[in-house]
Amino acid sequence: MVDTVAPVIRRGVLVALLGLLFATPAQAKTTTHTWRVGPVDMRAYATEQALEWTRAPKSGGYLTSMYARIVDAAGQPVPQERVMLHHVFFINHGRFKGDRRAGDCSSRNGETFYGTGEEDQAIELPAGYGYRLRKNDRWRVGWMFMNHRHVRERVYLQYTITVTDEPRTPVTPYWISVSCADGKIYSVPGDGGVHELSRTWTVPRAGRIVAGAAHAHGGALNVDVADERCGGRRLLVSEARYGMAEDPIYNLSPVLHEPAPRSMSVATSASGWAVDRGDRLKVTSRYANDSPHSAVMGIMHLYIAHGDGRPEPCPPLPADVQAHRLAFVGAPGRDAPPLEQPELSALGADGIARPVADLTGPLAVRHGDAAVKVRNVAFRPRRLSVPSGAVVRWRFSDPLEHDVTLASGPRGFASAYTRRGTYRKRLTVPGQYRIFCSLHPVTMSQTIEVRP
Ligand SMILES: [Cu+2]
Repeated sequence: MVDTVAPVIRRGVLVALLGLLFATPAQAKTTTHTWRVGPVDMRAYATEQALEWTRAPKSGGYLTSMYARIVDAAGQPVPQERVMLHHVFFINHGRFKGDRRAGDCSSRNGETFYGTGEEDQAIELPAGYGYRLRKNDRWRVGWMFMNHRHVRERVYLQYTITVTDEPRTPVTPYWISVSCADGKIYSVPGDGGVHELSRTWTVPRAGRIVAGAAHAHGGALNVDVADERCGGRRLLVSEARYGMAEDPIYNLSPVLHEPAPRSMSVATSASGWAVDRGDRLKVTSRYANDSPHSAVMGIMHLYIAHGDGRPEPCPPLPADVQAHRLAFVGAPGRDAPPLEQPELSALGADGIARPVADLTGPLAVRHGDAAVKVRNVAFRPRRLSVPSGAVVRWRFSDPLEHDVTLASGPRGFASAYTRRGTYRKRLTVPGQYRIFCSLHPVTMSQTIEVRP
């Protein structure tokens, strides 16, 4: 389905160009590359994802900026209300075994160095800094796209990088997730106020943070980094911004996915936030908690320049901090997330999905715990009634990955994507729980009535 774009002819041209380059006297050079992954053929309402090898610069040097978006065959950006870039991340597999290691929740090999999603971020490191590339670095890209409509789409992931061979102060990227659960997801229950989830991360080497930006989902307010050594003062923050009511992303029917922020700010400082090895930084993800937000994320991407750490225990905060955003529909937008809960829907004979108030089929009434089968792209039973306090167990056995995600209801929850195993949830708050599989939103839905 998906091919990595690296045609032999282009590679030949590149080799020829490099030959010319080496034939001329050495001089500092900055190059911009724009490459594509795809095409990806998106069926109606489909979610597609992959983790695949992709093109990386053949030369060494320093990466100074990067941006990825979805485009069509003509290179035109595809708006989110058609096909949404749910997330993308690039992993560098270094030349030397074990020299690049994701230091966050897991210790898998490979260093994630750029990522974004609906929040549409470009990274441009402050002047003088760069992400070091080696000649034989190999990159993988992980992406997830969602088609919001009943029409097929053919799209590409396009990424643009700037690489320089000028000397730069090297930076190491770190991805810090507030949740180390499977898939790095967690759920905001929807029981009022502001929901916070934090994780403390130990800085692996001394230097200065020169850029930070967060990945977050619908309902997010901000993700920040606080300094535990200095009374928990805030170092930097990535703030969510949403579009206005007329934004097409809030006028889709059915709503298959809670829209994420249109923008999460990127904080940069050329002088940087000094940190020592062993420092404890607290990353906190904040969500509006008036309504549930299921399967959210809070991941801070920090770029730390190598060098001396703190000149004193609590140095003054840098004076040259900037918050960057790309232009977005309805900018400057609003801080408060709009209430946009996913809707259960059904596919009509015309292939168009429409929201449904109630599901059809018999109601399975249980007087205690209940079991649900997740197979053949369906939940069985589809309609379930349990007493408050009952544990519901969803047993997965299908060749396709699925999940259990609360679309709307009294309390948010969600499972990770899986093909096998069991997900269990105790339902203690009475009311109607409207549930779907976020990977198959128009075909897999369920309602559970929790009796008082
Ligand atoms: Cu599914």
